[in-house]
Amino acid sequence: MRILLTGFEPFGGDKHNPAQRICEALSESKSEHWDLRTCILPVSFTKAPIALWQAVEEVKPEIAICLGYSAKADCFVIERIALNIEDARIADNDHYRPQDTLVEPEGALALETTLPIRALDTHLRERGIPARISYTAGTFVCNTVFYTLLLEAQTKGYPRLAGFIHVPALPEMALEKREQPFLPLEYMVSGIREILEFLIRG
Ligand code: PCA
Repeated sequence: MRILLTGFEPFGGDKHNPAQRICEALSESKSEHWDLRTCILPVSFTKAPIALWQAVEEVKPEIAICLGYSAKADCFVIERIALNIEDARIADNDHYRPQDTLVEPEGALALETTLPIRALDTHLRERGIPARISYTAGTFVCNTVFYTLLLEAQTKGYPRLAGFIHVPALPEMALEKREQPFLPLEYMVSGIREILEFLIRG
């Protein structure tokens, strides 16, 4: 099964992005169940949707999962809703800070993931992996990418399963900021692998 997994470059002054590191780790891992392609997106409101669109066109995946880092994530945060709003608290990596703009001028206000999120949440918890469902992916670049992915899926018919997961900081990021939730990279890599295997099994 063809799977596209995306991550992001570091942003906001951080030296790492766990989403990038998870993608890099999984791109080297082999599985007889999947043909996994990974792509690291720029943290740019203008460039990230184009890079995502190109990756979807190239891979034509059946499943696409975008990963992003959130300082507020304390476990695997499974996003349900993408909003047609861009409203940035900080500038993106192109020094662009949109406020009250739309991702897609003609688009619906919100789009919903096509992942079986309730079953996924239950499955992860049963396996002892903390996860939760979230009702907003924010209004920064992650949300723009999530909205773009769902719009693509709706328009083209692929990927059949499209979703977004926010992950916590890495331990090395938490060393610099106290009281920051974090998870070790190996734990996040095996958690994402578990998520992909669950989705493949249908
Ligand atoms: N997190 C940001 C953008 C890139 C990333 O990893 C977000 O939550 O919007």
